[in-house]
Amino acid sequence: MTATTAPFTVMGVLNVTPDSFSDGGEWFGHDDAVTHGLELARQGAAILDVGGESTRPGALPVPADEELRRTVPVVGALARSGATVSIDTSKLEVAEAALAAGATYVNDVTAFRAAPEMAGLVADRGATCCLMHMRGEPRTMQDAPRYDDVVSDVKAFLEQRIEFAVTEGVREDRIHLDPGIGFGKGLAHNLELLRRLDELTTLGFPLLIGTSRKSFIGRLTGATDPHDRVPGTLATCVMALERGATLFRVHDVREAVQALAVAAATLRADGA
Ligand code: HH2
Repeated sequence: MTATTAPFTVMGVLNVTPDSFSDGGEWFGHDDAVTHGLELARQGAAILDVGGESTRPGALPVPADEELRRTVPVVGALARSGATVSIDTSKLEVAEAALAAGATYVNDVTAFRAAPEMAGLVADRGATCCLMHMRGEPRTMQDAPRYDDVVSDVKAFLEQRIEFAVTEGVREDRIHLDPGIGFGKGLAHNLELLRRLDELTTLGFPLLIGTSRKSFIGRLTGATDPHDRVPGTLATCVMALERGATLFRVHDVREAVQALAVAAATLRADGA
């Protein structure tokens, strides 16, 4: 079996921001962002996730006009090149403009809580969406997060958000789910979600996982520079694949594609 038929999809992260936690400022200029996006696609990213506002803990909000200015031209250029483009936003006007510019996927880390009208927009445009779990909001989400049982709490939240999206007209086959690694979770919560990820597969939707270069990997390994967290990222991707995830949001596409291809072949009975 070739990589194109492997049971996983890699989503390449393209942050057009000055302050993202791991690649802030690296792809802030339009041309650099487009070139990097095309390179990620070449490395095997089937979806390019373009974001113009950092969601790192403590990040300050970006006004809509600035987020539009950062993202929409990049979305347009990548979509025109034939790439499948996702817009990583919580703002209705940004999602609307990105969809008009050629995006076909909306990745809203608030799962339509910040702008409930976004669900109707996604439904109307026939876009695919990712519903992610986050406790609180980015500014405050890491203030002593507590759960009764993190997996059950995340599952119940996702069930509610699926119900909302479907009620607003989003087709079930256009919904992906994400436990929101690092969003309002402590180290033990992140690890438990990864270890018990298979329990979320019973919801019946494709699972997306976003562990790439995140700080819990640094806490476990001492890798203070996010660029040094690639091996840890790959470990989490392989574990998540084995537990049923099929979509992987990563900065390091080439490395993730190789790790996942080997893991996927190993998991298949024929191994070929
Ligand atoms: N993580 C980040 C941003 N968007 N979307 C989904 N669905 N899942 C995630 O885990 C996720 C996400 C944070 O990572 P990054 O984009 O690299 O950083 P920043 O938010 O600082 O731009």
